[in-house]
Amino acid sequence: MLKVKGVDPARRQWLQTLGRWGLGATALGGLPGTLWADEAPPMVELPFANGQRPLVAYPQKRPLILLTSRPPQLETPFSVFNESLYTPNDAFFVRYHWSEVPTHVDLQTYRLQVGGHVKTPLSLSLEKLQALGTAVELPAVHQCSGNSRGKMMPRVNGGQAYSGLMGNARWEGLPLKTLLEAAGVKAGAVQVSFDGLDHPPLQQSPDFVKALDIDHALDGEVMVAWRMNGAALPLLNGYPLRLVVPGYYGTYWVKHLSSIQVLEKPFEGFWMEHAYRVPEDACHCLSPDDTAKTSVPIARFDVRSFITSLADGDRIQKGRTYTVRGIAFDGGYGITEVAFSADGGQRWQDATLGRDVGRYAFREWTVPFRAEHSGEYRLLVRAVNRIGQTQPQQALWNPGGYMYNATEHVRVVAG
Ligand SMILES: Nc1nc2c(c(=O)[nH]1)N[C@H]1C(S)=C(S)[C@@H](COP(=O)(O)O)O[C@H]1N2
Ligand SMILES: [Mo]
Repeated sequence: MLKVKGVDPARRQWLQTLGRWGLGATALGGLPGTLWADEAPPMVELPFANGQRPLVAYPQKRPLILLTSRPPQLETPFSVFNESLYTPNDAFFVRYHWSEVPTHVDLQTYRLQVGGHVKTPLSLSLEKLQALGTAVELPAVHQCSGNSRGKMMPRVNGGQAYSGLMGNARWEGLPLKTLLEAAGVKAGAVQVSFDGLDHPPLQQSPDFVKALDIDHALDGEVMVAWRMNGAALPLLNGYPLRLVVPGYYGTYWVKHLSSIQVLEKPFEGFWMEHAYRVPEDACHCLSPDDTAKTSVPIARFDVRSFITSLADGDRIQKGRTYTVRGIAFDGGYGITEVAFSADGGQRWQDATLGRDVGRYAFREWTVPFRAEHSGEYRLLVRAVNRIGQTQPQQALWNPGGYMYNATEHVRVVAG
């Protein structure tokens, strides 16, 4: 699956690659990642065409798979998901849309504005915000809608990621409801919009702003979070404050929150009206030849499951019993069943589910597996959630390359 290729390719090729991405030693401004100015970085090869990527360490991050440098977009190496149920902050993926990202946030001057259709507009320092109520903690998966886009066939425009644009963390903050109640939402509010400190390089480009329906914003689960996994948010994951929208795709999890506006009319910004939309029907899919369909804003995660303890190409011993391990999650109904197949999907056996740490979190699973014969085994995993949703055998397709959730497989060789 992920093969670290040492320090190949040659330095010259690496510098050409840097040039192609517009990444010079100074291009990152205040984000002086380890840039290997004098030596080539280790490379990984994601299992699809044009899958070669360097591993680069940004501030507060271990070396991660570099998708783009401006803005920084980093993918978590898949092996991380076998290390622990919670994804370490320094390995957590990073996604931005525009290059002008904050490289430093000063808490002395940082203020969150809460305004629009409210009785009392607020301008809050982080400290003032924290004093508004009792902090809550929620374990939840955060996943980009384009996670696994690189596996879509036919290929689709956008970040060509393997399955590392996801992570599971314990988020700590205040319910958004508490904040909105402090401002006093006026009757007639329909949506709430969220903006962060980053912005596009050109004024005429649409700033990244997202919106939620008022009922969703007031459901008591959506949070403004300042900590993940017991530590302050890493800068690249939204320091000092980000939105956490449990069960919903990452696009709503606005980072570096600077402005929250209560709206009397539905929000019409580019990032709701034109981007992050999926075909309206139940599968949110269409045939690659088809275009005309009404679309809706992307919403909840579909069901996914992964084998984490074995990787493609691993060699195993014939006759020895292994405990195969992995993770599963969905949009918050909760995983009720994980099935494992060791023969490419002909026979399935139930896996044992691990501890339930919350319906939005990764759910661990294990299953015993013994290869009786030498040769290749195609291991599959498929999960089902509380409302009976499961995973298709073939990936469902849509033009955004969103919501990939086909049944995953790993090929191992017994000998
Ligand atoms: N301010 C800001 N917030 C943002 C984005 C962004 O470009 N700017 N991208 C969104 C998208 S599409 C994703 S997947 C997540 C990524 O969060 P992460 O970088 O902490 O992993 O942030 C979301 N919040
Ligand atoms: Mo995303």
